[in-house]
Amino acid sequence: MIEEIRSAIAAARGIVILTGAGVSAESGIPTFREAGGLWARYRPEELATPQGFARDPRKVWEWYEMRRRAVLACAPNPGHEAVARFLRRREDVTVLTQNVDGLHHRAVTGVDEEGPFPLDGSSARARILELHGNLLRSRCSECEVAPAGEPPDHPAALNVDSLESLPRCEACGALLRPDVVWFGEPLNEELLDRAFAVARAADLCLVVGTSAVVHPAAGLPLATRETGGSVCEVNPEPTPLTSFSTWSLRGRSAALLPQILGKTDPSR
Ligand code: BV8
Ligand code: ZN
Repeated sequence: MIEEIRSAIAAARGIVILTGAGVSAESGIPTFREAGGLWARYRPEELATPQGFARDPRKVWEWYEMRRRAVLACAPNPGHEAVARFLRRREDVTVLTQNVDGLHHRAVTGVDEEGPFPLDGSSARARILELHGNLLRSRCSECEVAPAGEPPDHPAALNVDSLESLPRCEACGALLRPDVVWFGEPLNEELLDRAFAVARAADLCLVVGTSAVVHPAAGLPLATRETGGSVCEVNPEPTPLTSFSTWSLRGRSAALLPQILGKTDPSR
């Protein structure tokens, strides 16, 4: 099956790669829905919703600050690196990630140049769409202004011990919040339109490491199918997308992505 998928990748014009928490699992970041995953220990409606934040902003910030430190202590894994190299090799590839850990960006910055025509990192980074935002960034909970000068990928450690110590907006004084999309909140419209446009135009959608239960992201592979494209799933488990997939590879992304995305011959 691997060779079939590699041929389909070589023949495809326009590829989207939809990724979920499973891609970051092998970097040590717990997934959401598996036993012992993030949601097992916390209730999403308590923490990943505007109501949860309004009810107890300190508790929500405690959870996100813990996740920020965990993400910053992690490194991209071979699955992220295979995607990063592929992005840098082909301009017709777009990553649509549900992950908020920023590891795809870090992998693009981290991989070495690959001949013969390596694309520069900025073009590759511009083709990573973070559909649910990035937990390393903050924004104002009222006026949406991002804090001035906050380094996008190395936020300073926050003191989350009391309501008074939580970060506030310099422009309006309201609480800052993590720059992620919570349940019940709409995704950025322009980003979502762009994601569905590239998914519709793609010949192939790779769906990697997602349980495909969160919408509207889970609808993206169907957009590729509906316009005549193929879907290839990479996941140790079946998902609601398995029956729509042309290929469904059972296995871990860190092992399988280098095999299906790796360079074929030196000229490519
Ligand atoms: C919206 C940011 C409307 C926060 C996240 C009923 C039906 C359909 C939809 C809904 C419904 N009820 C409510 C909704 C809408 C809701 C939704 O989809 N709910 C689901 C749970 C039913 N969606 C929303 O609320 C969205 N907004 O609809 O707005 C609207 C419109 C206008 C005006 C107002 C409102 C917003 C959704 C975004 C939520 N934010 N994250 C944060 O992270 O803190 S979602 C969160 O879940 C993460 O982003 C995560 O990525 C995402 C999806 O989870 P997965 O990535 O798939 O992770 P999971 O653990 O589930 O699965 C891991 C998979 O990896 C598994 O399959 C496993 O087998 C596999 N795996 C494990 N190890 C590996 C592996 N694979 C490969 N290799 C490995 N080694
Ligand atoms: Zn503000």
